[in-house]
Amino acid sequence: MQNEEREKVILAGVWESAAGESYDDFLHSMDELAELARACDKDPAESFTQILDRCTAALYMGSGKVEEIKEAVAEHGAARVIFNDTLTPIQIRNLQKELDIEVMDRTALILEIFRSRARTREAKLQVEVARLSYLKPRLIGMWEKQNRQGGASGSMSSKGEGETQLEIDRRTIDHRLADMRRELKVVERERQTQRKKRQASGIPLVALVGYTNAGKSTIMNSFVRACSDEKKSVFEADMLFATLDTTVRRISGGYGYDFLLSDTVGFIQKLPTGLVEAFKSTLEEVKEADLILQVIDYSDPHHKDHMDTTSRTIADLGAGDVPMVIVYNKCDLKEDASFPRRAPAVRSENGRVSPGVFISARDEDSLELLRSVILDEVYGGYVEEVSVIPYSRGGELAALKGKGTVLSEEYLEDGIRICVRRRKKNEP
Ligand SMILES: Nc1nc2c(ncn2[C@@H]2O[C@H](COP(=O)(O)OP(=O)(O)OP(=O)(O)O)[C@@H](O)[C@H]2O)c(=O)[nH]1
Ligand SMILES: [Mg+2]
Repeated sequence: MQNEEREKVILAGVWESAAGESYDDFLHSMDELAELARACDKDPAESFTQILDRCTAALYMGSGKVEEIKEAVAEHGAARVIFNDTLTPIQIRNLQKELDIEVMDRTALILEIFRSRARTREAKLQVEVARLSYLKPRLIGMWEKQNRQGGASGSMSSKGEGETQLEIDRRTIDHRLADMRRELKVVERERQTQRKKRQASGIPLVALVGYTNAGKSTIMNSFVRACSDEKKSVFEADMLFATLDTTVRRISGGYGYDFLLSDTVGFIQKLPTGLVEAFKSTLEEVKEADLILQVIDYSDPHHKDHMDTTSRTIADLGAGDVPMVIVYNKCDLKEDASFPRRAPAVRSENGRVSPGVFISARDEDSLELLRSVILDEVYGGYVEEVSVIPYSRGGELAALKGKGTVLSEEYLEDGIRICVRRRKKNEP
């Protein structure tokens, strides 16, 4: 979309000096807010920041600053103001009144991006559950606005038409939430069935995980192009939250050493808790992975913060013990980085030691290195087993095949000689 067609917006954020976040991190989160706005087809015209001990309960910012924002809105002809933190229903109501324009917060912005990107039924349901849960406590502000415009009192204690309608709206939301949660349960069960099938197949699962825009989908596509029969690529783009749906592809590691690679939604700091909650069933698959590839945009000056956010989210999802490889990606954009090569291993707080690699997703040798590190990690725990099964015991043969990857089958006089590679941890 051209800039002229994009809706102009004003950004605003408070650095709470008493909250423990560094000023540099705050500025970074403001830059990120601008990126999020662009990812949502909006054009940030001006950005306002303020340093306060704590955000104000009534207006989030000081009233003088809100006045300045109001002038900027008029000057730029902005359609809305977007705030960097999740606003309370009272703040939304007051700001809307003061600015006389629609206000939005970081959470609503991320929800809007997710809503426009969701493709599968599951992702759509997950986003809608998060959106309605966010909306429900905030309906009061919307109704008051309508009441004001319609000349009604707008007081919370009045038993006006607005309040009755508000109650109806809240009940409607509750019903829809219940319906969607029920439908999601069904989808989750299907997902579990697929997961069980995949586990039974004995092919290890490798999950791409990391901050949004780190290059997860690009790595997936490079692997698919180079080493897969399934040539279907996934969407990759220089924007936040390009991917929302999970995709799994079978990658050939050579000599029967195949693995499944999954690509999913990325993380961001201050990811709305409602969204983490809603996407839990998708993200929880990470727990089932045999290996996590934590992808990092090494060329981003804030990559250490991104790593912290990602590691925290992985731990929150209960996947803190899954073996991990740290993938320092986009080394081609860093002048002083030599790649591909191995990186020093990182020890996490829980004692897990993760090897690392410096790579570029656009470089063939990098892909080769990454593939060999993956195979070392996932097939270190595998054994190869040769058995001869008499022709009369066909059932045993089928069971054996179901346990892992068949490397060879030979028809002998007294039966079939079969070599299967299977997981050690499946051993009785
Ligand atoms: N120069 C360079 N660009 C890269 C590299 N890897 C990815 N990119 C670019 O970075 C941007 C983001 O890549 P994606 O693969 O979509 O990132 P992602 O991690 O899947 O992001 P989300 O789906 O938003 O979470 C795209 O424009 C890619 O072309 C790399 O190694 N080098
Ligand atoms: Mg992606």
